Amino acid sequence: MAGKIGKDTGAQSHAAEFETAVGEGGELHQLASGADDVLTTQQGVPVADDQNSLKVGPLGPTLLEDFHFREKIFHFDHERIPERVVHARGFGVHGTFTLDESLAEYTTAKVLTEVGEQTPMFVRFSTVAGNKGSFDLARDVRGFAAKFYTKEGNWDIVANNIPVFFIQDAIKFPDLIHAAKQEPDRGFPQAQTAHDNFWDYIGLTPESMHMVMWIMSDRAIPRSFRFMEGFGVHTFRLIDADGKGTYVKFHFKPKLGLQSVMWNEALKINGADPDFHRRDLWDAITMGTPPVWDLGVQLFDDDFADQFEFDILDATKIIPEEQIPVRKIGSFVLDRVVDNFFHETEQVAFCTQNVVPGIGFTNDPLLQGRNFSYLDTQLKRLGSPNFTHLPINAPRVPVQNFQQDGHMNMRNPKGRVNYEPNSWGGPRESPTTGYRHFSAETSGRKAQVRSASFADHYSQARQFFISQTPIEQKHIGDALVFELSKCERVDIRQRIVSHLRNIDETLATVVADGLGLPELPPSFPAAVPPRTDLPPSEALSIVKRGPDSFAGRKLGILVSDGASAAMVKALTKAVEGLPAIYEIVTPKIGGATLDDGTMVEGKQKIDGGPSVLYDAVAIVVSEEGAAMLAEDKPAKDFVNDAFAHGKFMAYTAEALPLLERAGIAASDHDAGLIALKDEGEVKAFLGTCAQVRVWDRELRVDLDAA
Ligand code: HDD
Repeated sequence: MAGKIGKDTGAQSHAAEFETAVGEGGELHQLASGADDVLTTQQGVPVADDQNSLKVGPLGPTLLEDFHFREKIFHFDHERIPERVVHARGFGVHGTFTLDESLAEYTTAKVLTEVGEQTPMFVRFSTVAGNKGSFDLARDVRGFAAKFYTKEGNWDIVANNIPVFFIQDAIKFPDLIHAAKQEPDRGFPQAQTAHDNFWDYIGLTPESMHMVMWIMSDRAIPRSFRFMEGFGVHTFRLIDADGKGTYVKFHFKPKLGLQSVMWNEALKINGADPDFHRRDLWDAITMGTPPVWDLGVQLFDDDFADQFEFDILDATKIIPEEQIPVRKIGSFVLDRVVDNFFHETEQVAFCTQNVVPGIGFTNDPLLQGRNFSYLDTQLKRLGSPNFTHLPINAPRVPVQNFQQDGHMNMRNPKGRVNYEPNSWGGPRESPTTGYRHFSAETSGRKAQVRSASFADHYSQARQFFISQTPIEQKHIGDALVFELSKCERVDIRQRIVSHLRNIDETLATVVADGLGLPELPPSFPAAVPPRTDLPPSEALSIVKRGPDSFAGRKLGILVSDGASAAMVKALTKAVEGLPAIYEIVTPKIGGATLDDGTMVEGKQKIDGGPSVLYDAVAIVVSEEGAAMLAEDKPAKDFVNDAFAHGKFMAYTAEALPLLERAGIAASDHDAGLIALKDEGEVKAFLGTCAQVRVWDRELRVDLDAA
C-alpha cells in the first residue's frame, strides 16, 4: 500500500527530476529502494512503517533515534516559504506561444522573428493585495505574468490586466502596497482596498487617478482569467541588428472577449466559491477547452513619442489603440495545468529584467526600479541565488557560466576552470549573438526629480471614464461609493471627491451624493489644467469588447424531479456543441429523476450552486418541482439573483410559479427572460446569451443604488 501511495503522489516525477539534475539518479534510486514504488526517506532508505514512531513499548516515550520520524517532521516544519509580498494568491498554467508574423524589421529576438516557432510558456495569474489564502473575486488588479522559455533564454512579461499603474516612480511602491494591504495594527481588512489607509494614500497621490478609474471599473472584477486582457504596461524597446531601437508596448488579447462580473455577484461568489477563478481555468483546461490570447504590439518611434500628448515613459499613461493600433503577431494557448502547485506556481520566479537579445528597456522609472525588485525578492522568497536551477525557472537552453556555489546549487561548472578569461577552455562571450544593451547618449543633472512631462494626472482618467458605456460609468460610481463608504474619516472621502471633480463633474456629484456629503468639496489643485479634448476610445470599454457567443461560458441548469428529459438533453447537447460548460443544479446532490424515468446527476446541490456561479441559467422543472422549490430559500435566491444580475434566463412553463415566488412578477418579464416552449428554442436562447447581460434590467433592479 505504501508503495502505491508513493507512486500516485509523484515520487516518480521527483525521481525523474533527480535524474535530470544528477544524471545517474535513476540508478541510485533503484539501488536505494530496490523498487520504484517503495516509500523512502529523503536519503533514499526504504521505509517499513510510516504510521508509528519508534517507542519503548506501546505506551513508552518516542526515541530520538527514529531518524525517519525526525526527518519527516523536520521537513514538514519547514514546508512554508514566505508568500509573495504582493501577488501572493496566484494560479499558474503552462502553454505555448506561436509566432504568426515576424518583427524582423525591428528586432533580432528569435521569439519575435521566427514565424511558426513554438515557444513554451508558463503564466501565473494573481490578485495583488490579498494573502495567499484570500478569495479570488476581490476588487483588485490581476497579475498576468508570462514566462517565455525561448531559444535565447527566458523572457518574462510581468504584466497586469490593467495597462497603467498607480505610481510613476518605483520608490513609492512600498508605501502604495503598505497602504493597500491590511492595516498594520489590526491585520484587516484582507484582500480589499475599501479602507482608510488605501484611500488616504490615494487621495494624497494624484498620479494614481487614472489607475483609480480602472480599478473602480469592472476590469477589477473579471468573470474569469480567460476573459481578461494583459498589458506589459511600460514602454519597452525592440532592438535590431544595427542597434536601432523601436518602442513597443505588449498586449495580450483574449480570443473569448472581455467579461466581468457585477459587484453584488462578486460579493456572493467569494462566499460560494473562493476559488472561482482558479477552478474556472482548471476546468476549462482539463475539459479540453483551453483559452487562447493574441500577443499584440504597439510599435512607435521617437517622432511619435515626441508628438504624443504624454510621456511614453510615464507608466500612468496609455497610448490609445486609436492612435497606435495593436498589431497582432501571434497567439498563445494555455493548455496544461501544473503537476504540483508548490513546485510550479509557488516557485516560479518572474523578473522584469529577464529579456533576450533584441528586447530592451527604457528609462521608465517604474520599470528601472522593478528591474531591481524582482531579482531581490526571489532571493528572500526562494532562499538562494540558485532559484534559477528550479525546473520551473530554468531556461530550456544550456546555462553555461562561472557562477557557482550557494545554497541548493545543482549545476556548478564541471572541471578545473571557474573564472573568465581563462586559457583552459569553456564558455566564451559571443559578441555576435550575445545580449547587447541599447546604446544611447545620456546626460543630465543628478537630482531627485520628477519630469514635468509626468505632471498631468487627470486627462487620461477622464478619457477612460468617457469611453465607458453608461452602465459601466454607473458601476464606477457605485464602486467609489462602496469603497469610500468603508472609510471612517470623512475628510478622506472628501479628498477623493475633490480629485473626481478634475475628472468628471457628474461622477463627482454622483459619488458625493452617494456618500451623503452635504456639498461638493473644492477641486483638488491640479499641477497642470486637465485636458477635456481627448476623444473616447472604444478599446477601453469591456461591454464594447465582449464575447460574441456563449462559447467558453457556463450555463447553470436548475432541474427538479419530473423535469422534461428532452429539454435537459437539448440544453446540455447545445452547450457542449459550442463548446461551453454546463452544470446541473438539483435539490439533492444525488440528482433528479426526469419525466422519462432517467436520472440526471447533480453537479451542485442547490444550496452550494447559487446562480452567481453561472453566466446564464435555465430552469427546467416539473409542476411539483416548482412548487417545492418555491418554498426553498436557496432556490428562490438562485432565480432572484440571476434576474437581478441581468442574466439571460430560460425557463419551462412549469417554472412560472417559482419565478413569481422569487419576486419576478409578470410585469417584470423582459427580453432576457425566455420561455422555452420546446427543445427547438434552445439554440436561439444560447444565441441570445452571447450578449452577456440584459444591462437595462440593472437600472430597473438597482443593486448598488448610489
Ligand atoms: Fe510587481 C510581483 C506586476 C510594479 C515589485 N508584480 C508581481 C507580479 C505581477 C506584477 C504580475 C506577480 C508575479 C508572479 O506571479 O510571481 N508589478 C506588476 C506590474 C507593475 C508592478 C504590472 C507596474 C507596471 N512591482 C511593481 C513595482 C515593484 C514591484 C514598482 C517594486 C519596486 N512585484 C514586485 C515584487 C513581486 C511583484 C515585490 C512580489 C513577488 C515577486 O515580485 O516575485 O518584486
